[in-house]
Amino acid sequence: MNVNRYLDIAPEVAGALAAGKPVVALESTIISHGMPYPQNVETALKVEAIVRESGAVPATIAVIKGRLKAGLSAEEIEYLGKEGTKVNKASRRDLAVLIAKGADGATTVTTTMIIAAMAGIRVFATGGVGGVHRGAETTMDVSADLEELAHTPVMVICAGAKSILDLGLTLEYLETHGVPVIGYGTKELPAFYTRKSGFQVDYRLDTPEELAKAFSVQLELGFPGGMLVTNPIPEEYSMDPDVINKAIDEAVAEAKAKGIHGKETTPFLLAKIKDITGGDSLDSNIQLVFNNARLAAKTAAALCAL
Ligand code: PSU
Ligand code: MN
Repeated sequence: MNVNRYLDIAPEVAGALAAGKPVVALESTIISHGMPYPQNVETALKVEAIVRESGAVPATIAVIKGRLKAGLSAEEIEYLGKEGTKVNKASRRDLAVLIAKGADGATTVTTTMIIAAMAGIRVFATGGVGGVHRGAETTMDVSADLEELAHTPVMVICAGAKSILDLGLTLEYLETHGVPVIGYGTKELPAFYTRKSGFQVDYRLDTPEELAKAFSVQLELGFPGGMLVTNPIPEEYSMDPDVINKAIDEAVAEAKAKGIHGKETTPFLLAKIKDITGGDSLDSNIQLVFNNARLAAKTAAALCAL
């Protein structure tokens, strides 16, 4: 059931979609550019297992040899993890060229949403989304993820946004573009490593069923965009705000001093923060992805039950 000649839907994913069973999309930039090897591969495989245990079929998304893939084999995940940053970080503007060249691409939130929507997958779990960067008033660095949320009908479940971004401006941008920002069990935007940011989200919803209902209404209204669900990191894995914010400030200052820009900025900051915190940030990062995968599977199941 290929809806696009460049798209390969893995048989298990295609079977689940055809039977009206829940499927959760997962991204691959987090594998190739977001975490070091081998934790990236271990995490990606564990996230798939968690999606299964929670009642849905995982579809990790990537571009492999010029094919858009919805659903990867364990070997393909291992390959993307080992190649790491040698794999192109693929945003919307990269897709056509990568396909034409027969190249590989690690999909960001943007391209994972695009390919999920093509395949008919409605729920996507990740760690953090891109946003408006600090200093964007001069650099104009606004992640394409925000545009995609405005245009593509996929629910993205994340742990909020890291303060490598300007959280206030990110929320303003999403408001302008009509993207609902939901707090799962909270009215406060979680800040990825920590449960609090000092910023308020639009709505608080408390169950997977409530999330599913809201998103299904949005789909029925025919609105083109997605929905951003922000799920706070579990208390036991959240970091000390002073420690993490100091690490982030240091990383942002170093990126600026080194003139890092464009698609390199986010991976540079993530790697730096991990180094500065001696790996603690990576442990938190892994746990919050697991937590989001669980919620996404339950929400996808609730959506199928409507
Ligand atoms: N934020 C994270 N971890 C990540 C990313 C963002 O905390 O792995 C990745 C995601 O794939 C996201 C992308 O879509 O970085 C955004 O990149 P940019 O800021 O260049 O748009
Ligand atoms: Mn950018």
